[in-house]
Amino acid sequence: MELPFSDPDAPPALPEGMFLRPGVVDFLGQQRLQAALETVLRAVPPARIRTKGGGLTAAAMTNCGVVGWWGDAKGYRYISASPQTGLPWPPIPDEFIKLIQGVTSESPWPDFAPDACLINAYAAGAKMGLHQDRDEKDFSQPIITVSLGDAADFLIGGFARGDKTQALKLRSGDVLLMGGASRMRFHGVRKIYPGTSPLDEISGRYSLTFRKAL
Ligand SMILES: O=C(O)CCC(=O)C(=O)O
Repeated sequence: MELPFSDPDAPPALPEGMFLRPGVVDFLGQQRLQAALETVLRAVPPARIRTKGGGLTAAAMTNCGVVGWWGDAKGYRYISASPQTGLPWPPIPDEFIKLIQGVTSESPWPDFAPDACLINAYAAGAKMGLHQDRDEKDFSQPIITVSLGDAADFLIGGFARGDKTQALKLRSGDVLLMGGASRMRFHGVRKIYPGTSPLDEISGRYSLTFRKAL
């Protein structure tokens, strides 16, 4: 199903399987998400994660859900407890679930039920290199990303790392759905626009990326 593009800065067409819901979360909704996010961040503060190359991710990461995505000397995978606390990840807050249900009800994935939410925290200057999300069991399920805080340039690539990319500006309150024919596209974050967050409580950017991992 094609969703309307109400943002004039958005590209006229996204590839099949990608849908942008610009500004679907209004200011009050963003404040509610931020408050719920804060409870997760207090329980499991974000940390930079070890990459395959032996470095650290530029964005700091944490999770909520039944499982959370992690990387260490054993590689990338979903795990059921936070390595920092030794405790299960906090549950996905109801406020997050309500948003995802609202967004997916008019999408090709009305039954999407995330069991993982990877939270990426970007300070000014942080990026995320082009990658595919491939640690989930069922690639028929989408990845859904909610943006909060500073705007960012999200890169949409092809199916090989070197393919041409298209930049899409994501702003606080936007939701991006990536599934179907686009589920395995390379993607990343090229740039954060410091000082553009509409929320006083957030400097930098958070992305909440919802997955069905198991
Ligand atoms: O921050 C974003 O918008 C993208 C996050 C991402 O690509 C990921 O978590 O795999």
